[in-house]
Amino acid sequence: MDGLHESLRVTPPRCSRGIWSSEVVRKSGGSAPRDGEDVRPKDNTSKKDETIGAFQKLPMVMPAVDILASALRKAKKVSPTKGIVNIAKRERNRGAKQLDALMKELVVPLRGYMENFPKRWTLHPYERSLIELTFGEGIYEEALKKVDSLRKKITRVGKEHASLCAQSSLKREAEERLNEGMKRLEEVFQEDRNAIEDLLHITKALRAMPVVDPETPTLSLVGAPNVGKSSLVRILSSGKPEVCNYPFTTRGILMGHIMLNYERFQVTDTPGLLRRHDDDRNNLEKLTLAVLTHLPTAVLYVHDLTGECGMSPSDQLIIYKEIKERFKDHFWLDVVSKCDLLQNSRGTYADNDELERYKRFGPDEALHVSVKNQVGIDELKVRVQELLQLQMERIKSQKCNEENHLTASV
Ligand SMILES: Nc1nc2c(ncn2[C@@H]2O[C@H](COP(=O)(O)OP(=O)(O)O)[C@@H](O)[C@H]2O)c(=O)[nH]1
Ligand SMILES: [Mg+2]
Repeated sequence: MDGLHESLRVTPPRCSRGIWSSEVVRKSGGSAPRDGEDVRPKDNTSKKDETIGAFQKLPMVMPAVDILASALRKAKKVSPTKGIVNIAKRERNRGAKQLDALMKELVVPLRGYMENFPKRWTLHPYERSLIELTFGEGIYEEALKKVDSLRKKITRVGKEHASLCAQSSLKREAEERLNEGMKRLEEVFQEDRNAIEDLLHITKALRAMPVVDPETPTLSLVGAPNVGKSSLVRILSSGKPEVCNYPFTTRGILMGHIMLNYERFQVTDTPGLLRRHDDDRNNLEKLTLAVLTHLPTAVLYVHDLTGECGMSPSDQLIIYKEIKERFKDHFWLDVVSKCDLLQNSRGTYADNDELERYKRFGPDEALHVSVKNQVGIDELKVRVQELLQLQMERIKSQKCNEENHLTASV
């Protein structure tokens, strides 16, 4: 099995609905386009890549075996042009028409995929990230390229054989050339049918991806693993949160909703971040960074100072400072979790040493909460509501600016 096929054997996600999807965070600049890759036009001013939802609009890909069976069935039904009296002429006319029909029936769906699968540059950056996290870099484009090569090959072989058949001088010769042509087209299609199967796998995985709605204000819980993010999502959600699965992980992500004054907000956990360089991060961590990079989400950063989560406070402080600096434009709230396990964390102890202060109190202004004994939860809910209201106003004003911008440019 080659790399492409291995990359495509993904486990379909268990849940197909949710909120948001994801992307590999890449440094700007990117890599040079590969041979045959679609290159974004230089003067492109389209706003296409500002919207999310392309995965749900992907064309349905028919399994290769069905495309072939249907094409053969339709081609065999094609009859010669009426009025040809000469038997040899009629037979070569029938043969050429059937081969042409078979070629077209095989090629039409493939052309449809080429036209209707979005080019990478038209996708929202978050969706581009999801594609890379799910299949690996360049695999999506590669799969489309292979389908296009198959389309070209079928067209060439089909035309060759139809023309050969049309040149037959005897009835038997025309029949033989028809059979040969049919066989050859079938062979060519079968040889490269993996291209279609790969595209089918890609479509299934992308269609099943949790759906992101960037216009619904969202609160993302961020922090190291086991600090209590999911527990807080459960307590903040109005109903039971939904488990969303991404094809590149078996661990679900919790997605809940908060209803406030008839407005609907989203609250979700994110995969835990570890202390390491971006290049060493796994797909789960990359998903968290993609969310923060590309989605307009407010952040509830969770700190566990109890030692329970398995990561020392000093490591948590290092990651926290990095993430805070990187995503400082997000609305933000810091929470110290599991305070039922902390002693005197609310004390008046002051220390000039940043780490010592962090170990006792967390970041300045952090809210101390416990899911276990409900300490701080009411205040947390109020603060979360304020954050989401701010987030909603920001989304509305950005939308308004975009609309004004569009009106002005018409
Ligand atoms: N004592 C205590 N344990 C908690 C609290 N919140 C979460 N935990 C526990 O911490 C562990 C990790 O919690 P979880 O919400 O799964 O963390 P996540 O990995 O950040 O989502 C679980 O065993 C929880 O029961 C809390 O307020 N107090
Ligand atoms: Mg969790």
